[in-house]
Amino acid sequence: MSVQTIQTTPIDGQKPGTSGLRKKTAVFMQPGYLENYTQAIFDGIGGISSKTLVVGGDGRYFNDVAIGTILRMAAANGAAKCIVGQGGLLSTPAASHLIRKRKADGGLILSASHNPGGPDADFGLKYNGPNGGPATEGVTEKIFARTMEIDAYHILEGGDIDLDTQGDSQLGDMQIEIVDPVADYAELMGTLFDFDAIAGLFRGGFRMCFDAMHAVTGPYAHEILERRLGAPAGTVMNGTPSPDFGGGHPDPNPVWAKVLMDVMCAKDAPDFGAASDGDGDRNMIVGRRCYVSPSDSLALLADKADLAPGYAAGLAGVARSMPTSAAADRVAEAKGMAHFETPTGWKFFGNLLDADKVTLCGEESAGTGSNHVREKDGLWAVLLWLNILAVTGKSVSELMEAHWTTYGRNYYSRHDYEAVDSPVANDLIADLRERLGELPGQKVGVLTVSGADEFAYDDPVDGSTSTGQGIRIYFEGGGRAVFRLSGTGTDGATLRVYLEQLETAPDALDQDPQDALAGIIAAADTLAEIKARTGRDGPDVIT
Ligand code: VG1
Ligand code: CO
Repeated sequence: MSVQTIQTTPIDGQKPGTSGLRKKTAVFMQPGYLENYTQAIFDGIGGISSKTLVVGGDGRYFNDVAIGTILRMAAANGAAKCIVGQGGLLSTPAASHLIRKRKADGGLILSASHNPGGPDADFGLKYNGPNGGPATEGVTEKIFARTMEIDAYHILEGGDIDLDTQGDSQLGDMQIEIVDPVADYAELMGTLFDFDAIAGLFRGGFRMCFDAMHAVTGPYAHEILERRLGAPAGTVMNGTPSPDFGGGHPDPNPVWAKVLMDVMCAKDAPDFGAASDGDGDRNMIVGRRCYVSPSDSLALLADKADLAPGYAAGLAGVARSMPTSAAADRVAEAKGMAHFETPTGWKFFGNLLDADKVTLCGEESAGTGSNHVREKDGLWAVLLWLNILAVTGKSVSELMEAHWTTYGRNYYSRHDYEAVDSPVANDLIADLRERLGELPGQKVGVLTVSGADEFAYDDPVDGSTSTGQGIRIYFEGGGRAVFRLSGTGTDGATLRVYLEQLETAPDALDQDPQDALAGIIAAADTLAEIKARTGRDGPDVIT
């Protein structure tokens, strides 16, 4: 075995986005590409000499090969130890937990999350810090700066790596510990939730369908839902991780989890349905013929989390990303709880959680989580819902109806325009930005603009500022449209348009969101000239 130092030069475009670096798999597989970025991470965090790292991924194509390379590079860069999920698997929340539990110095998570996997699809790599959370903006900037001046990487040649057998081994001077990816995480869930109450629900005939979407949550869901909580075998569908996610798109929303939606809308639908994404950090919640929007789910969980043992003392506060609806704010205000609005991406919640300013966080993109880890957590959200269902004895639709009656309903939808020509998308945003000052008072169809700005965030903990985080247009009567470009796509640009309208009239709480939002949808198109500029008839994905 010998340490090789390979001379290299910077590779264009290794700029981390909302959640690490995400590219086509073929791009990641180019000679030296993964190596350059991995070395830039190691250098960007100040070297890894004598450090302990957690390593694992969502099992997509190239996961195992990439882990081999990363372990060889970690050994060559002087790491003391790598803790790796068996088979190279770790869900994002399980990795976050392992970093924290083992007091590791950080971790590398291999995932492109909800993006499809396979040789012709997507791959990704993200670094999480010692608190278990995504690299902060500051660390991300250091990693990116390093990608632009990198001149060499270090890698160990020779020696065997066996990812499939639990236990300790050596790679050069570095120790490798292969661990059960599920055990620690399952134990943590048992400390937060009333497993006896949930098991009682299943014993009483409560039926559930969990769609793991052929992704990493399968083994976690089988263990926790079926083995520990006694849900009947077959409760978990698509529960074996596959390198291309069964050819699917592991994004838990009504469009990509249509099979589950069909199950939940059938005549003999189960009581409860849920799904998770590629790396296990997102969740979709659906009752019998009742889809719960992620923004509403966050609000309901904020209202009722104290029914679960882990949150019985109440919540310090709740945070949501800016495009997420204000439904959670309404709960926080009613309960006298602190609430925060952050830019898109889980990295912005870390400081608030570390400082105990909030207990619960969520995003409209189906991410919900708490201070138990520093990532969003798909199964955690499902278990909290189950705990609430068990304690209240109510159905999902009964809970949501009662919630809207109490707090009003923030009708909500996100419209995505995918693979838009990048210059067209950039110009659309830039031109809208230029016109922001002229918008207030302007009439658009039946609506009048009451305000417009571009979101910037001042972190209340570390004082850093993040600008350019989305354009917001407010309408008289409590409506809002938000425009931003995705930082996780790999084809051109994805324009995300977030639409919201608050409704409090008791007889208007039962509409189809697309109908309730029709005026805002039309106004958003007029103001941003979406159809005219993109040439599209409508969005590619509506959630
Ligand atoms: C999307 C979501 C964002 C989420 C991010 C990572 O980002 O909108 O809310 O935090 O994905 O989630 P963007 O920049 O494409 O809008 V995951 O499950 O990919 O780690
Ligand atoms: Co994810």
